[in-house]
Amino acid sequence: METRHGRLDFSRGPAVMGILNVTPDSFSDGGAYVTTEAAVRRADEMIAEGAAIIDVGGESTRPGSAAVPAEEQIRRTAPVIETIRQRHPAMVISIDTRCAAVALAALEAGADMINDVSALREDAAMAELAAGEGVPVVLMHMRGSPADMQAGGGPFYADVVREVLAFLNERVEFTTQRGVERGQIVIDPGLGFGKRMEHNLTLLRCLHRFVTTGLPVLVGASRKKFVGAATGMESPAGRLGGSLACAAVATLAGVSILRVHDVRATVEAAAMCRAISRAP
Ligand code: HH2
Repeated sequence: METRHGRLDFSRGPAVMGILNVTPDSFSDGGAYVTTEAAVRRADEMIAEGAAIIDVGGESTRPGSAAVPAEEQIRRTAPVIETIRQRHPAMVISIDTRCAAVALAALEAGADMINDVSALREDAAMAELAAGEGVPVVLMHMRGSPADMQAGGGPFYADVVREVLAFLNERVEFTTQRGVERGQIVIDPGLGFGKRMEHNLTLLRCLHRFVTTGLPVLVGASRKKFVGAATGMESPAGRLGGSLACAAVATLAGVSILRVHDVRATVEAAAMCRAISRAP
């Protein structure tokens, strides 16, 4: 996949996307990278550890979170993107936002792709922006909104894989009809977004069904609550082992992008999976 500043090659295993939350309240690293200096230092670190993409976000989408106004998201993310771009001319940078004004400011600051957890549903201007700018977009499945998606423990699905796939197919159709090329679209089952424990696990077990769409698949399991529930780890930072198991399962299923907090360990886990899968 070509981007403005760099090329993503998924043929040699998944690209690792390092999470950079420039937010005071993200569930795992909230408050750690709120200044531009701290955020850029963290980006440098993740790039040195083997990240192929840096995903910059100025709004937490954890369950129960409220939307952050566009101006505040821009204030948080644009200077960080601009500085990362100056320091790393060929790095692929994505902007994690549901808001077209934030995406546009990010692209102007040097970002390459749009990661929209609403799959272009929330801001009518987003599809037009992606098409006009010709940049890759990540379309993620979510049931409900961050504010209410886990209310009552999460929603019900009769067949979670089929329903998530049907949703993503519909969003791909919508996006291509608005002028975005199919080759610029990444799909994501949206682990933790309006799903119960068993739904997240079933989606992970059935990732091959997303891979067979032929579109690159992104998976974001890193340190999420269901990983803590499966491994008995209450603190997000203690969920490395569980997160690496998810990364391994995703790699073996043929996923193209792993969105993670722990870059070095994930790069190593993916390399190990690839070595195993190429064994005679
Ligand atoms: N998960 C989060 C945020 N953005 N984007 C995609 N495409 N896929 C994901 O699974 C995904 C995402 C939530 O994780 P995080 O950014 O670590 O936390 P917060 O939303 O609290 O900032």
